[in-house]
Amino acid sequence: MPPITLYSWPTPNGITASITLEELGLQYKVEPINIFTKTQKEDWFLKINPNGRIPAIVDGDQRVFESGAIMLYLADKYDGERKISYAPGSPEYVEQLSWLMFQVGGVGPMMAQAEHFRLFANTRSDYGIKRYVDETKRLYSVLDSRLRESPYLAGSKYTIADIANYSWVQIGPVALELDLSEWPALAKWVEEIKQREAVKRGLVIPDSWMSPEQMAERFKDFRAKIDGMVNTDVR
Ligand SMILES: N[C@@H](CCC(=O)N[C@@H](CS)C(=O)NCC(=O)O)C(=O)O
Repeated sequence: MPPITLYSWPTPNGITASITLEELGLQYKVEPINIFTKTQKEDWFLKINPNGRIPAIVDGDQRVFESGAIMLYLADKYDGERKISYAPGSPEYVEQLSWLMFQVGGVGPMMAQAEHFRLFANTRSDYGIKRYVDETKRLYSVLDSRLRESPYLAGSKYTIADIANYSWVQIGPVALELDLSEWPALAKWVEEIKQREAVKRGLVIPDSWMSPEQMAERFKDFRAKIDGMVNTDVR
């Protein structure tokens, strides 16, 4: 039995962990956590992630939750060859850390709110949509500026900082109708990362969900439902 178990669902946060595991070529077992049936809130899972969200991993006796912590843990423990990370103590390590935190504190939470208001809310708030979609676009511009001066976020090498940000940015066109050609360096970086075999594998772990085409259709329906509602912002 491999020592690592991944508890996940193929969402932007979930795939940060599976892509990292795939890039490192690690053996691991996958436990699908269906977030639509609230498996993530069950008592047994809260012992693994007290926050009741995916992803999480268990490695032997060690639990790790929060996508950023999982990526750093895996890189520290298993990336001795520095395939997808920089060594602690180097200037590039600090860049990698900075762009990783930029995702976990910025791109992830802001895009999640944008998706909430644009796709899943049970009321229509034009204010909420604009606030979080505009913030997402601003963050994309920050990434685009960085990628105009550097091939990858931390420097000359693809790292966990790229995996973290890619996992969210790639869903922007499908979920929020964002046109990546507005950010040419970001679009080029997305296209390049998409071609990586480990990324292709990591995107569909666990494979229990829907195809990208079905998801695009579903999201279109969700947007149409919100568009059909009356704006309920307080004036
Ligand atoms: N800060 C957490 C966020 C995790 C998160 O929000 N995961 C979502 C899926 S992308 C989830 O589990 N949602 C189900 C829920 O909120 O109950 C991380 O980076 O791991």
